[in-house]
Amino acid sequence: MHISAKDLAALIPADFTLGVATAAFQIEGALTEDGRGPAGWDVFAAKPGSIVEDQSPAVACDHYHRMPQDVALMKQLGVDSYRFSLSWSRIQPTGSGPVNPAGLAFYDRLLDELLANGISPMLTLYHWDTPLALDDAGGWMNRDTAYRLGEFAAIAAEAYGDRVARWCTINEPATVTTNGYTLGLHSPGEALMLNAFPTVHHQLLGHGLALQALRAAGVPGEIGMTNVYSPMVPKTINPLDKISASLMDLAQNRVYADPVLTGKYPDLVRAAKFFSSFEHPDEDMAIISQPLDFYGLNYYMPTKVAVGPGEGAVPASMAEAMGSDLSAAGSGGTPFHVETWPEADITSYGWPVKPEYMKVALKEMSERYPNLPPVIITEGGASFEDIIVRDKSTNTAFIPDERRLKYLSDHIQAALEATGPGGEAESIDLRGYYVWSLLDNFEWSAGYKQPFGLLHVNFETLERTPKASYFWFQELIEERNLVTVAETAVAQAMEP
Ligand code: PNW
Repeated sequence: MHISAKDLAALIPADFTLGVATAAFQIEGALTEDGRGPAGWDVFAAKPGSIVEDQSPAVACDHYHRMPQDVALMKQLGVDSYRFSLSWSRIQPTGSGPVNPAGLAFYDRLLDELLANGISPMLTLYHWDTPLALDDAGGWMNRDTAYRLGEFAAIAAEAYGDRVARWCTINEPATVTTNGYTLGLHSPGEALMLNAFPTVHHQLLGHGLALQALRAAGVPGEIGMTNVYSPMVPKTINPLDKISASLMDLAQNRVYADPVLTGKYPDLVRAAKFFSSFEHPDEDMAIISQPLDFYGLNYYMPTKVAVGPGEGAVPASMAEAMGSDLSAAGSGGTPFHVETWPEADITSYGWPVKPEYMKVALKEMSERYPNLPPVIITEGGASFEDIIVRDKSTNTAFIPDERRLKYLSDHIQAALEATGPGGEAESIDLRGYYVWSLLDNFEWSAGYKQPFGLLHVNFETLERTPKASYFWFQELIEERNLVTVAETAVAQAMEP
């Protein structure tokens, strides 16, 4: 069971944003239309074996052609805000130089449509779809890509600055480095292991340069960036499990969050060989750690870590370089591995559903970073295979996605309780929660096999069908609106 929408609504503070999120490459399709240049992901996805069943992102949700309908579905849902990303190569086909007016115009129409429907736009500049020309020049291994992102931010500021309420410079640099450059599971498909460290630094620098460009342009919206955060939980009290978990924490969480929030890489990272052999100006750290208006956190799940060889995100050589006394697992492997929670609900991706760790994540963040700016959960959600129930007499479809609905309800509740009065992360000023995702979409290497949407998408007809979770979120927003109306009325009545 989960808390009722009415009781959950009562926990929501004033001015808390309830939103939905997507990313350009996962929903738009229309990859060769109106002058869009290729992205690295176009080429990666076309290589046999990269994507489950070699599924293609060419059409995806066809959002490029169905944008007004999708905004209408958000309007019906009642959300305060929509988080979307720009396709960089739609606007700058080669990632540098002249802009493509037809590409710019698409997001003009989107922003106008959102505002006409009372939905506040949150714009992510970079959500993984690097222009191919930049990837060909080394992608995030090349420091120049960071400067190109800064330039792209200036273009976006000039074109859209008057209408964007919230800016997110980059989304989850951890996933780009781990999947794209360390393991080769995402574009550009590099398996550089420890040699991928420059991609961490260059993405963070790109964030800093983008932030600088937005500030220089004087955009009125709030500016932040988004990191994914997964609490790392040792399987047992065995010290080797604990060391394993803290190494994962360094490599997946802290190496991305510390520089942004404290201006410094963690000491253990700075002591590693791969760090000292990577030359970069000290001044970068000031650019990376400029003050943010909000910190975006994507929370999906905790990670249970145990000692013993496995395939994972942290190569054995990295563990060694960080001074760990774990015995190495051999090249390409790790000296430790991720385990699952047998007692937890498991999503179709194999991810454990552990809402109590949302509280742990927020508590750890508040303890680590005492000067944390306001936090927005910029993504959270779950993939489950949906069952479509058809009512034969009316020919209407119903999708009873109770598990997704419970995931969302439990996680929003945990986040509100942790940051509410007496909560374990009370010092965090939590400003919103964005559901991943508005609609089922192209889940990167998993293709269309991992549906996260509140809306079901039939990828043959492209028809959208609201799931039970859509109606639940709608009800939550309605209940929240009633609370807001009542509070305003009370406040007015109390005025002298
Ligand atoms: C995010 N983890 O990726 C991305 O921002 C989205 O584009 C993606 O569709 C969504 O989550 C669902 O996968 C993640 O290991 C990658 O905890 C990794 C993790 C979480 C989210």
